[in-house]
Amino acid sequence: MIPHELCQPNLNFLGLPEELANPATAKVWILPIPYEATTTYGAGTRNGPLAILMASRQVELHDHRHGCEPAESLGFATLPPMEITVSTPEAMINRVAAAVETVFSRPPSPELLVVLGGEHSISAGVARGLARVVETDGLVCVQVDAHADLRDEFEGSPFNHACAARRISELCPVFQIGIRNISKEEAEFHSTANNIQTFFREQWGPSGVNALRDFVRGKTVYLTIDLDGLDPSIMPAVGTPEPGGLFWDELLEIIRTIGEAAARVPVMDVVELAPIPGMIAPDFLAAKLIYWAAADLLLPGDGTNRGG
Ligand SMILES: [Mn+2]
Repeated sequence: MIPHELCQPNLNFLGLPEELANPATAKVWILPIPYEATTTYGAGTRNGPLAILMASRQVELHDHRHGCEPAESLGFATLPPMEITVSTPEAMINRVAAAVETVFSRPPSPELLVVLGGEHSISAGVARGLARVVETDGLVCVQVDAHADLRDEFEGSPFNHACAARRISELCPVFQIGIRNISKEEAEFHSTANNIQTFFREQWGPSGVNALRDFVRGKTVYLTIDLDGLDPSIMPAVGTPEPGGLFWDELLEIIRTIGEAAARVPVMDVVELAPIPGMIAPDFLAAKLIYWAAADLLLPGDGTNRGG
């Protein structure tokens, strides 16, 4: 069920005035998808999009790294939350794919579409829709996640959240960062897959950043961020927390690297936020992450903070 509050027309990302939140002119569009059906452990991802929108109103619009208010030059339009179908996971994935396809099929289109999950299974739909509207030759996916998500099928569905990266890898090469949970079946598949590059958490460092830069250089990048890729000390509000995750600065470096080297990043998703009542820090982290990521992906670098 879509939370009632999301129906308020003025509940847009960052709480911007109308002229900065108009899809006709905004370079960033926010698409909430409060979908939760195949989550296996902690529940609550259906509440993720609303929590991010609420928390975003506390984000400082001035970004000292860029020396400006990115919201003013970019504009952020918040679309109505996608209607959810729970008939089958595949029906929902198809609905997501159709929405992404529509966004980029006719003007106005955003420079960056930010999809708010909801559970990670929606990413298979995002990739499917994107593959219909961009040259798949130049399309790659960067996945930040604790889990490899390479299962061919889980709990009876190939569109379970545990299969997200496997489905994406059928459409384009995938670069995985922060992984620290992979099953035997996934590891076996991984050893035979030639279009999936994985940096386990303990392997991530400067050489990984260089490999990432090479991977995205000149490409059209789909960035999927499962928030459980972050360390549970800063991101406890996820359905399946895994110890030993990435930290804030590391994630920002990943995003900056993509922003510098990629040809463009038409879509980013931020998924799996399962808000904990009374704990606002994770919701705020997700909201600020989206704002700063949009700035780093779309604004030109200033040569100091965005150097090599
Ligand atoms: Mn995950």
